[in-house]
Order: sequence, then structure tokens, then C-alpha cells
Amino acid sequence: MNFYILTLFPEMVSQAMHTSIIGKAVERGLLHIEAINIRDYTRDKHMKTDDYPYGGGAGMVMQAQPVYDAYCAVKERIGYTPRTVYLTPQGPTFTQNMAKEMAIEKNMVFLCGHYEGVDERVLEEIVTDYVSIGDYVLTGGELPAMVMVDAISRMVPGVLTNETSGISESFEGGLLEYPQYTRPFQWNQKEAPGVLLSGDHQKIEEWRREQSILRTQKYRPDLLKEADLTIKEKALYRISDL
Ligand code: 6GU
Repeated sequence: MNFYILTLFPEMVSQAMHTSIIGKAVERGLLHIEAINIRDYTRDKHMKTDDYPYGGGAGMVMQAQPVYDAYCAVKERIGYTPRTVYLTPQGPTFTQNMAKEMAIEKNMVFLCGHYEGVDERVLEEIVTDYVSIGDYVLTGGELPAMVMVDAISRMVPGVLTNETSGISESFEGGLLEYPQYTRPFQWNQKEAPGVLLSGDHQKIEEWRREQSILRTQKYRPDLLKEADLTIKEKALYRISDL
């Protein structure tokens, strides 16, 4: 899968996206992550990419032309109109389901805004999806773009290996993940749960399932309404269908 990130701060993106599991997947040729410097596409003699907002007000607005030309260069390489995300707190909040759904794309473009935003006319022209990563304000779209690229990449077949599998993890079945333990058996006067050392795989699975439900109930009760629970589990944990 190919990710093209349009940004005024390409170094910020390139660094982070070439380390750890994502970096390994890039090395293995499963992912291509490219930061495209919007400034390379300015036609201004002073390399300017922003200007004062019409109507006045604080801050600067990113101009349409450099963004559009950067986008068109990518589109030309891809050969069709790609799914293009504009990172903005005004969009719907990014979810695991969105990550899964976007992972089937062959190419995706991310536009990172800065300052007070981007000229609305170029957004109307190129953006297919407006996405926020949560209800707080950031200084730019780079971190949100990297959050999305990470979450989407994990869902691309082959990116997660056996050791880093995504089968049993938070949000699978709409539940949080169960707690994990490793050696030593006793640490800081605390023992690991005995069932995990019992060798009884059925019991271990039952215990983990219970822990997942209890954790979700305690920390994210809002998730339970949508979670995949059996009728028995709903009765046992007093989870209503309403
Ligand atoms: Cl996607 N962008 C910015 N600038 N701030 C945000 C955001 C995005 N999501 C939450 N806050």
C-alpha cells in the first residue's frame, strides 16, 4: 500500500514512519510511505505557501495552488483519483473500523494543514474524507496523518507477523484487551494469575474473555453496546440491549 503525505514538514513524517514495525514493513516492500513537500510546488518567488485570510482574523491560510499542484503530481503518478484525507478536528473521529476499511486501498493521500487552515476551494477540489483523531486541537495535521498511517498499515496483510499479530487485541469484537503477564511469577509482592500457568487452554481463554468484558465495563462502558457478546454473557455481566 502506498501513502502520500502532503506536508510543509516532510522531515517530521519521514523520520517516524521508517522505524519499528511500520519501518520493517517498508523495508519488506509491503508499504511505501512518502512525504511530499508542498513548498516544492510553490510558484511564488519567495517560496511562500500561505497568506493572510480574506476578511481578516488571526493567523495565516495555506494557499490553494501549491497544495493543488502537489496533489496533481501524486495523482498523475497513481493514474486515478485517489482517496484523499484532510486531517481536521472538524471531521468524524477516526476509528478501528475506518482503519480496516481504508487498508483495502492501493493508494491514499493525506493532506496536512497548518496555521489557521487551507483555502476551502482546494479542499472542495481534492478531499474525499475529512477525519479527526479526537476532540482536542493540534498545531498541524502531521501527527494525525501518522496516527492514521500507523493504524491503517497494521491492517495491511503481512505487516503484522506472528509475533506482532492483531488477532486478539483491543477493539476486536468491540472489547478491550485482557491484561498480560510475564516472568517472574512474583514481582513486588504480586503474583501472576495462577490460571495462566495452569496449562489449561480452555480455562485460560475463559479467564481472558472475562477480563476483557470486565475491563470494558469498567473503563469503556460506551463500547459494550456494540460489542460481540453472547446472550449468556450479557445476562452474566448485566449488560442491557437498550
Ligand atoms: Cl486531524 N488535525 C488537527 N490539526 N488537530 C486535531 C486533529 C486533526 N484531530 C484532533 N485534533
